[in-house]
Amino acid sequence: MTEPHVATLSWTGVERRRGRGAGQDVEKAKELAGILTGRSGERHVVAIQDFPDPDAISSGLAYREIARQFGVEVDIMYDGQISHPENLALVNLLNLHLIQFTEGMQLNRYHAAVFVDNQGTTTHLAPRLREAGVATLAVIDHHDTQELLDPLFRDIRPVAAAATLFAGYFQSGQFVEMNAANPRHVQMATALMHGIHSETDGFVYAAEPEYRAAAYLSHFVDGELLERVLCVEKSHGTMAAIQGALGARTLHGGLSIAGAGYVRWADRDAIPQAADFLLTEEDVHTVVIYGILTGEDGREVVSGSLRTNKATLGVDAFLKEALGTDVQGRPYGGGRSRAGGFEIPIRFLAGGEEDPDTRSMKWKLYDRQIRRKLLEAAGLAGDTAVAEPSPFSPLPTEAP
Ligand SMILES: [Mn+2]
Repeated sequence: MTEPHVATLSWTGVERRRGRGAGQDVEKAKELAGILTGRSGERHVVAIQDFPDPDAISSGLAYREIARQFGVEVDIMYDGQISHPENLALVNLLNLHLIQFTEGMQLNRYHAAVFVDNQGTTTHLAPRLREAGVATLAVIDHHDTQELLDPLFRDIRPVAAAATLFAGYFQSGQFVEMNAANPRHVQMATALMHGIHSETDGFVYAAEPEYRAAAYLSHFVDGELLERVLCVEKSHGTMAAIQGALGARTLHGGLSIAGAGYVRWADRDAIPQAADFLLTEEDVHTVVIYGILTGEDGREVVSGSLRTNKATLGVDAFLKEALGTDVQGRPYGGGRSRAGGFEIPIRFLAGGEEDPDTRSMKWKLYDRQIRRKLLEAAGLAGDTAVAEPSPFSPLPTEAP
């Protein structure tokens, strides 16, 4: 098979494969402890991404536990939805208390904001907190560095999960030791293990820091609970989206592109799940799936996921180059090693679901435009195979 021409993609090194020393954990944990000292009585908000995943949720829990030792109260907040069944199971089974932002909430009650598993670019809370005058205390993340925030404490390292960093803090000896007899610690350790597990596709993409973190966490994890969180069934909506994506996919060398058509807002996580599934096809190394998410309130957005098993593919740079930015200069997409996503608001063209023609034209337009941009950025601009969004259409053949 032919490899796609990837001349315009950036290829980052494989430095994250190499174990980064526990020395950095100690150093960073000391620095964090220094910054939290003397803040007793404060209340911090942990801002996690709009569609929180296990890595973000567990990192939020870990920050709350650390801050507690300094007399700081912490709320974990998101401005979106928890929709992936596995994430809902995590929240429900662990009985976690997360706050969903709603219009009118007083954010200025917080003394400081902390961003975990993101750097403000994937949460609508970043501009809200800025507007409310809440200073950014810390950013703890493992994605490519973004320049949006200016925190007092910054720990951005290219490990596989933010949970890896937090497990490292606990292991560093700078904070209270985890204790298997403490239900809060068991809950947090289980969540962190789940975070690492899900960020590394079940440890397939884990490296030394993740194994070190997991070995430590294993002493405190509730195995039965972890199993229940992991064994969640796929919804009908997810199966339908996978079916749609399968039928609509086109192959361009190792790149598989699929438009899933219209997807209900509640099933939005079907898109990344379908991407994970399509990545299992032989000779495919990169998958991009997108669909139009439709909410009951009439809002519409094109949402997409990229998955790749090419460690060297610069996902963040690729999506930013392919899709560009909105009028405010905010990129439509971004990512980390092996995974990324994008979201394009439909705004004026939203609605019209009562007219099947409008619906179909709108989908075709977005499908064609996104496909064109992706192929262009991948250096495959001549590859114009367009799939019909029908699960029954035959698989289009590869362009020569
Ligand atoms: Mn993460």
